[in-house]
Amino acid sequence: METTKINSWNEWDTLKHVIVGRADGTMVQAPEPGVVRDWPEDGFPKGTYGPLPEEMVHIANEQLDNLVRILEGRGIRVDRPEVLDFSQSVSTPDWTHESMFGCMPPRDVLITLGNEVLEATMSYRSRWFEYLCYRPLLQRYFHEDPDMRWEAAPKPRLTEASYRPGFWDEFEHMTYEQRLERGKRFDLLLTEEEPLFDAADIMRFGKDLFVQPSMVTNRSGIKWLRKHLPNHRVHEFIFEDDYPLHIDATWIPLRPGLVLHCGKRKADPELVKFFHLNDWEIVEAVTPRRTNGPLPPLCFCSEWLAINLLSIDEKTICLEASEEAQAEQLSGLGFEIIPVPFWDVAPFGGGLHCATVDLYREGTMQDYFPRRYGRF
Ligand code: DAV
Repeated sequence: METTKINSWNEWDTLKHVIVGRADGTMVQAPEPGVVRDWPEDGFPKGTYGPLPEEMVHIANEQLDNLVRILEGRGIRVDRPEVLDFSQSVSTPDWTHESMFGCMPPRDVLITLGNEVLEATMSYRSRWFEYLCYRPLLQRYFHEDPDMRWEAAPKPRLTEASYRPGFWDEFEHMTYEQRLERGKRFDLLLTEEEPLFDAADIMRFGKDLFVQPSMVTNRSGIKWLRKHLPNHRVHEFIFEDDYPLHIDATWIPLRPGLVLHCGKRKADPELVKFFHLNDWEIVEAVTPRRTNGPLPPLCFCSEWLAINLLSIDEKTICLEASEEAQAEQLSGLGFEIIPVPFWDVAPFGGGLHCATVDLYREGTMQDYFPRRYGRF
C-alpha cells in the first residue's frame, strides 16, 4: 500500500503527491446570485444552462490524462476526484439550485497548509456540494496519515443576504475603468454577511499567505482564515482588476525570492515595498499569446492562464505548451520548462495550477519575510 503523508507549505518545493481534476460532466451552471453566464455565440445565452459539449469534454480529458502521465513519469503520485452527476439540482434548507458545476479545478475547493487539508466555503450555490467529489480521497488520507488534519470552513448559507442586490445589472453597464474603481474599493458582488472564500484566492509562501478579496472571496472569509491559522500570517491585498477571480494567474511565486506578476493587474505599492524589503524580486510576465484572442469557447478565465503554472520543484515548471514567449522568459530565469498542452481544459475551470492540488511537497514551514513592514 502506498503510504500517505500530507505536507505542503508553498508552491515550489519538490512535488510528490497531487490531485488532478476531471472534465467529465462539467456544466455551464444555471444562473444564480453568485454568477451569471451569457454566451449566446457558443449556445448558452443568458438564462440557459447545460453540460459542456461531449467533444470538448473528450479533448480536455485527454489533456488532463496527459498531464497525469507526465507527473507520474516523474515519480509523482496522482489521485483523481470522483465525478458526480453535475446536472442534478441541489438544495439546502435555504434554497434549491438547478445545477452543480464540475470537478476540474480542485484548486478552488481545497488547499493544503502543512499537514492540513482545508475545504473552502465556495460562494456559488452550484459549487456548494463540490467538496463531495474529493471526500473519497480525503477520507482515505485521513485514515492513512495519522498526522493529517482534515478541516472544512463553515458551510455558508448563500442566501440573498450574501450578495449585493442589483449587482449584475450594474456590472453589465459599467466600463472597464468603472469596474477597476469598484474593484479597488472592494465594492463588488459579495456582502460581509458570512465568511466566503475560494481556496484559489490564497497564495502560499510558507508562513505567509497572501489572499485577495475577489468576486468569490470576501473580507470575512479572509478574517476567518486569519483566525483559523494562528501560525501563519494572512495578508489581504487588492490587485487592480476588472473581474478579480483567483490569485493564481496574477501573483505566482516561482522559488524563494522570485515572484511572477501579471503586470496588467497592478499590485498595491505597499505589497511591492514589502516584497522588495525582504529581497524578493518581482518579474512582470510577458504578454500572453492569446492577448488578442481568441480564447476557447465557454471559457470564463482570461489569457493570463498563461502563467497559471504548476511547479514540480524550484527549478522545474509545467507550463502551457503554446505559451512560447512565457517559456523563454522562464528559461531565462533559470527554469527547466515541461510543456503541457492545456488550453482545451480552460473552459472547464482554468489552467495547470487550477487543475491541481498538491498534497505533498518536501520541506517545512519557512519564514521568507522576516522583515515586517506597514500592515504586512
Ligand atoms: O483569468 O485570471 C484564472 C484562475 C481561475 N481559477 C484569470 C483567472
